[in-house]
Amino acid sequence: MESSQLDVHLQRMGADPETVAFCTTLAERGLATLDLGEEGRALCDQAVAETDPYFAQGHVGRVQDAWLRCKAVRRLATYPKVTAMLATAYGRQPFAFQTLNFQHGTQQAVHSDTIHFHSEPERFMCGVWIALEDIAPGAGPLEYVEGSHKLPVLTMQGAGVNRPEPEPQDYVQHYLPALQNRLGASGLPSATVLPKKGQAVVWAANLAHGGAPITDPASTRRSLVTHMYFRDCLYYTPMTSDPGSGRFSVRLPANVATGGWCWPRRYGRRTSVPAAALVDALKRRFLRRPYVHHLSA
Ligand SMILES: O=C(O)CCC(=O)C(=O)O
Repeated sequence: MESSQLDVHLQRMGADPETVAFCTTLAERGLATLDLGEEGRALCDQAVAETDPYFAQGHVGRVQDAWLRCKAVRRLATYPKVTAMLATAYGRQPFAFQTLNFQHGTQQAVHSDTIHFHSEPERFMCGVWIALEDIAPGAGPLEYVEGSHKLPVLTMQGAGVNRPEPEPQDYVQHYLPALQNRLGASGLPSATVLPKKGQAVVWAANLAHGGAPITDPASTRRSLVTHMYFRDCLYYTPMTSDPGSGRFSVRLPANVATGGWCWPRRYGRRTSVPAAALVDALKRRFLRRPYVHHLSA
């Protein structure tokens, strides 16, 4: 997707003008928007109706993996137009492995998903952010740093964390400031996106993005984020890995389309996964329980 061969690839695939525009924008800016049409908008309304009961519990920040119970969330996460575009853009078959539903802006610090989920070969991951309602400027819209996906991937080790098993607090103390320094030095411009209901915003794995401040406290910002991987890769959690020395916390990601999982592969062969990852995947598959993250008081 980010290769200089993109034009040739798109021509060879016989891509239509919408696909060419989507793939080119994603490659150049690191973020591109797609309209999911009337069917998509109807699914957005259904997804809100299905997930509102989770938020009604009060003080809920996000609902992780609502797709396990909510049909419309699952259908949006596996929306054929999105998967077809991504398959063309990346030249590999994408699969959704995680969903996050939000009712309000997240005000999340700017980060790249390559610190949370990554792959080998690198960058075969992306985020798909679907507006479940029209997004207003005061609602804490999605913000991003245009072109930052082209910067080198920042790892924990690159952020100066030298312990073999980085701790979660290293993210706040080292990773986030190091990324800010790098982005500041790059001079790349920040922007926000204000999608309408039923528009999907796709970001490349290494694009720096976060949630802008909420300036209208009464606003909602209903959205669905789907994290996608691509077939035939090794999937790992970078925060607890050291890719430079070949040490990976290997993941066994869910496959939202099948309800099962997608086994990691390296050099064309299945790799082993840690027992804990297999146990988690089995629990997810058989208990089918979304995870509700409560906001701290
Ligand atoms: O929705 C947002 O404000 C940010 C979401 C995000 O950063 C993510 O899911 O990776």
